Amino acid sequence: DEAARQAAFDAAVAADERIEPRDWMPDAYRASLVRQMAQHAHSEIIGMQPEANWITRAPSLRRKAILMAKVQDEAGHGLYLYSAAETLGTSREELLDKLHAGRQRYSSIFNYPTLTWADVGAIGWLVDGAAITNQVPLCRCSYGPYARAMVRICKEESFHQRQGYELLLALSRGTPAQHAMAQDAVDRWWWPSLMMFGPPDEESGHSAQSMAWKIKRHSNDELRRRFIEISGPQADALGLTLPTGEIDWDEFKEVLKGNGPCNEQRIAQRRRAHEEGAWVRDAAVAYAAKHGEGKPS
Ligand code: FAQ
Repeated sequence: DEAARQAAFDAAVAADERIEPRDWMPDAYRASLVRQMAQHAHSEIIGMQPEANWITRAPSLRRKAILMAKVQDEAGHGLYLYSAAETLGTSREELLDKLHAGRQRYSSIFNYPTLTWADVGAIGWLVDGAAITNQVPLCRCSYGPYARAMVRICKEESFHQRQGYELLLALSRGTPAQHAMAQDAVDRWWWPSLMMFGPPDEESGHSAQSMAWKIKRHSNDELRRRFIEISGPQADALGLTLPTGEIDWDEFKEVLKGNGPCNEQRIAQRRRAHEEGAWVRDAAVAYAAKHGEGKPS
């Protein structure tokens, strides 16, 4: 019965065992995972836009090849995460419809513009750096498919982070104008990167329950502090300085409400890409029907 199933679930979580798709789980656990995993998947694919903005203007063939590979990796991360979310009984189509209708979120960070080439470096260093700090503990998340997706994603994100660091180092050691461009990018991306960790603990409505379920292993503020600590020495090594002061939480709230600098542009581009890709989905369905879905070819 329900009480026995709940007890088995609680015992599995307490023993640090993984919950798998066929296991019984509380409805609220399932719903919260869908919320977080969908938001994560949407962030990966919307997150392709700011950097893709620079692919045609990369300063060398080498930089262009690296950037294209990174943006493709992000599409791949989105796909792992949508697949992991599908194990909870929701479809990718349904999740995308909710994103396009504004009923599910994506990370606040991707609502800021990429104004210069140095922004590509700052995104790799700071945005991927923040993403890794947040995601390494998610490799131990209680839900098996999410935890396993995170292992692979973290390996690729580490490479992305090094890429951004190396790009910024080249600019920082370059001409005075290049150094200034690197510093300006860091000044603009620092605060939004800190906001990626979510609201302060006292305003984080989901944290207590998510930590009890071992979806989250650390609070938003704990991970934010960890990221600030590791970033200091890295900035020194880069010859750049991190801004000092306080996080502007009003700005965060505005971005979540849809009033960030690029919210409208990002969601409009996402919807357009989806519509323009309709023929690919139709072709895939027609191909599957012709060859018999699931049967060996
Ligand atoms: N942006 O109660 P909490 C990447 C919402 S990395 C937008 O603290 P929770 C890699 C939250 O949903 C980025 N919304 O929530 C990459 C909730 O909304 P609700 C993706 C935010 O879940 C790099 C409300 O505020 N990574 O894409 C944000 O316990 C470069 C209250 O918040 C992940 O998604 C935000 N920053 O903790 C790609 C990581 N923060 O339900 C391309 C997985 C909070 O009240 C290029 N997610 N909200 O309407 C998590 O770890 C958690 O969901 C947190 C939020 C920590 C983000």
